[in-house]
Amino acid sequence: MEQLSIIIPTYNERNNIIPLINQIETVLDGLNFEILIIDDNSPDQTWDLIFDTYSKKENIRAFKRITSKGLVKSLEHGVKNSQGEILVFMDGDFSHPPKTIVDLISKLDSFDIAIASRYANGGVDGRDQVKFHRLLSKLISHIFKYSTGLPIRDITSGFFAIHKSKLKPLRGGYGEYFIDLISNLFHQGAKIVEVPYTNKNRKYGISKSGTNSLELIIRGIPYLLMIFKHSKFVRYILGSR
Ligand SMILES: Nc1nc2c(ncn2[C@@H]2O[C@H](COP(=O)(O)OP(=O)(O)OP(=O)(O)O)[C@@H](O)[C@H]2O)c(=O)[nH]1
Ligand SMILES: [Mg+2]
Repeated sequence: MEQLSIIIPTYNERNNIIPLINQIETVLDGLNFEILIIDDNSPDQTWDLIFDTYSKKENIRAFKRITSKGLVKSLEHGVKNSQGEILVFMDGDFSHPPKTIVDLISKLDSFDIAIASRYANGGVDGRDQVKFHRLLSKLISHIFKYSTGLPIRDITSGFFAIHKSKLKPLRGGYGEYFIDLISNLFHQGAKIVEVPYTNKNRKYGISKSGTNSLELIIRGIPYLLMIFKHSKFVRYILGSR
């Protein structure tokens, strides 16, 4: 099997990250993989914990970023430093169960990208502590589907596997990059599959997407703008239908 690079952006995930890495190591036992933790100089020093704990393991690396912080810049940093032909993107808070990585990569023999999906048949959004967040995620995915006409049910997942050769530059500041990526890949004929999974509440720490309704609504605005950019209407106006 080709080498896997698991890219995990972190900001204040000190209490989650070691148990998460342990579980990833267990489910990927026997495979050729590396784990890249991309940390934006977290005040809780998540990066330092990785440096200390895994100093002797070459396949588990932490990157401490000081300048031009942000989720998408961190993901790009992970891609640039990755050695694998297959990339897996996931959160560092335990909301993405490591066992789903195996389901995702098993699809890459026949597909270019496999998205872990809460809204595919058999998938569940099990985050019962953040009901409004859950509602917004679903709403954005519905708006995406009806505005773009693309048959993707979970566009805010943030958990996916892709052949590195198929990846495009990531554009956006936060999770809206995925709307841009999937829309571009779809129109270029990439083979995309959704794999059902159950999303969990984050184990420790607080959400960076927002901790109250107002923050979450503000966070959602770039998602809506990105959907509009890729909508059937704009594509029609621009003649790219
Ligand atoms: N490096 C880096 N990581 C980030 C940044 N913002 C968020 N993250 C990480 O990106 C992942 C997703 O952020 P979360 O806070 O879990 O957002 P969410 O999944 O919408 O919210 P939860 O309901 O709390 O799970 C987590 O691993 C965060 O630590 C950032 O600016 N830089
Ligand atoms: Mg999360």
